[in-house]
Amino acid sequence: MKIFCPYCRRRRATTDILYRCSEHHGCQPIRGRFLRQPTVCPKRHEIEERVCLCGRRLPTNYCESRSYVVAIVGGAGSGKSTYLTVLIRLISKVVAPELHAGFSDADDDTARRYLEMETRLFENGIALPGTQVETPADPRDPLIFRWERGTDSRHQKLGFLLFYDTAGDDVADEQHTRYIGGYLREAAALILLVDPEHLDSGADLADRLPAQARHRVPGPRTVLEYVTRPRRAPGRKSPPIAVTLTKIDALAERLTTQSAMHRRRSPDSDDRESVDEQVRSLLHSWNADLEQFLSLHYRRSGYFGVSSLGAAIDQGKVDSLGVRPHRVTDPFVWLIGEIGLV
Ligand SMILES: Nc1nc2c(ncn2[C@@H]2O[C@H](COP(=O)(O)OP(=O)(O)O)[C@@H](O)[C@H]2O)c(=O)[nH]1
Ligand SMILES: [Mg+2]
Ligand SMILES: [Zn+2]
Ligand SMILES: [Zn+2]
Repeated sequence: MKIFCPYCRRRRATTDILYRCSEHHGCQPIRGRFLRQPTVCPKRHEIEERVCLCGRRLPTNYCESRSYVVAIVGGAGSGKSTYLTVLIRLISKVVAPELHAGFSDADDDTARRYLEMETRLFENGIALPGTQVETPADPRDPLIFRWERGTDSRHQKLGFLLFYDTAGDDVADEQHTRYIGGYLREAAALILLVDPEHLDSGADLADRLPAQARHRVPGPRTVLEYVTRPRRAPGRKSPPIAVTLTKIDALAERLTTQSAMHRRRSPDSDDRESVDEQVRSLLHSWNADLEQFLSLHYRRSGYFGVSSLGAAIDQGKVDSLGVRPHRVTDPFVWLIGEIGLV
């Protein structure tokens, strides 16, 4: 059996995982396959932590469970970090309770980083800072959450959701794509965020810019090509992809009042289909058709429209009415259905 290490982004055989005591004051970690339970370290502390060969401690139960990388991609400024911050809050407050699932952070770093993002946006009403492009010298870990289904322990299903937020620029830069390829190859689900502003009335902006400026505002088609490029592990199915228009609050005037996208979320499939249809035709009207590309490379795709904030940011501040998310969880709910987490 193999696991995907969320930190070094490599697949490791579970027999290569190291075990150590929780005190780890100089005790040597032990290779999993030599371990006979129960065991204590030379200093007589119980051996309970699992450590990847890269040296990072893996979350509790990580090696016994499946992990699902949810990669959030899109051009810089398309709204990825904001979306992720709002989405995680809504998963924990709405989606998980509705599905009787447990959702909680899986490591201290996730807890700390997420709290910082959440406090900034929801409590202090300050827009999130631009995401730094990741480099090998300054790697960025995904946010890792536990997803637990079923209260009866016999039927309990535990999985780990690894949310990976890209900087945006890195997606269209070949060197960076190679680096973040470790996640893209593993992605169980993809959320492609498309900012309607990047599509203004005509062609994909990226196609109209000189080559050297292109990477700055990659259009959805360019982003899609880059994220599709890293070769998937053999035998792995293509991940479901949710093509998601962001900031639809800013689109209000361009949509008819009956637009399904304006309605509150409703769980029926008619609703799903009308939003799908509408987003597809909007993309078509902006010459940003992705359908042909998607049908060639992805078996399952869905179209969505969301607004993370419900209104524009004004001078770096959230609107005085606060964050008012609209349809933010639709893509996620569809994706977890597709990957069998519900
Ligand atoms: N009107 C509106 N603007 C948004 C929304 N979400 C994000 N933005 C704006 O888009 C900017 C970029 O968002 P960010 O999440 O940093 O994008 P990223 O670079 O893709 O991570 C933010 O500063 C906001 O001004 C939204 O739901 N509505
Ligand atoms: Mg960002
Ligand atoms: Zn590792
Ligand atoms: Zn010890």
